[in-house]
Amino acid sequence: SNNKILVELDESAGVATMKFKSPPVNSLSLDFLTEFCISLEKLENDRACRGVILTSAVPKIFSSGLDITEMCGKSTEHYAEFWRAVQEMWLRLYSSNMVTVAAVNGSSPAGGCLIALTCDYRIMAENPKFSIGLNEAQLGIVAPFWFKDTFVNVVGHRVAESSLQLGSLHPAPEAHRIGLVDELVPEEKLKDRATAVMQQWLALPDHARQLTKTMMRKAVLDRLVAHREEDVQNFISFISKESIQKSLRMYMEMLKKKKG
Ligand code: CO8
Repeated sequence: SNNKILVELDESAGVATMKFKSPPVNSLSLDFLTEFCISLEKLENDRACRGVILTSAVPKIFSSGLDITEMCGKSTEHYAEFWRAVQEMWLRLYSSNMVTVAAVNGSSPAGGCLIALTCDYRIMAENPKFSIGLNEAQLGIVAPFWFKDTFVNVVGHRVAESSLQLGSLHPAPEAHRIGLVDELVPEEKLKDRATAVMQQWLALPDHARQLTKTMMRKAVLDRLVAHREEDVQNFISFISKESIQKSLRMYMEMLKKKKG
């Protein structure tokens, strides 16, 4: 099904918008990740497109992160395929030649936060009910090293260290204070602000900007590329543990109960 991400290209501006539309919470399922990579690759290869804005078409939620059902009670083969898709999404987005701006218009835990962190710039709706962070520790799981590396590159080591250990979900104002997002704007201004920021970034010559981006990100990208298969095997053995499966099941139960 090719409909979880709406792509619109403004040819005159050279800017595309990728809008996540996978209700109820834009969780990153295998299908979502596959479609994400295909959409991004199409834009990457389109000379008319120099920048992409990532945002959500689901009210109040940017993305709820990895689809937990993809990590519960599935086969080893499924875990491997799923994890390769997560890696692929990150590798493509972190190394994109396009300018990438996240317009975070809702909550953005874990994998949702990773998508935002992987962009060049983050603008968040200033609603304190929306929170963002790498909350893996709260689920009894550990953020992979490349999630951590991406986070450290944005907020610095000290903030990342405590935020990761506590599995903090930072309300928008706090996320801004710690540098996890670059700016806050009222939700109704988010789209215009993202367009303005994009224009500012696109005013520079592409080649200089692209080489600079590569220089800043290469070490972190190379690390996953060099250890990709090992990272898949780590994920499989971790996620297959009965204790981890139990934590994930309890977390899903908690989400359902909270609803009442
Ligand atoms: N995966 C699957 N289903 C989900 C997820 C998810 N990530 N998040 C929510 N859902 C489901 C809920 O269970 C619920 O299902 P149902 O309707 O059947 O009860 C439905 O979506 C709607 O959810 P809510 O009722 O909770 O909706 P709210 O609007 O109240 O809240 C939130 C939205 C804030 C997004 C909330 O759902 C939430 O906090 N979700 C959990 C987010 C989360 O913790 N994600 C972490 C995923 S792990 C990850 O991304 C990185 C893992 C790295 C792997 C490391 C291993 C080595």
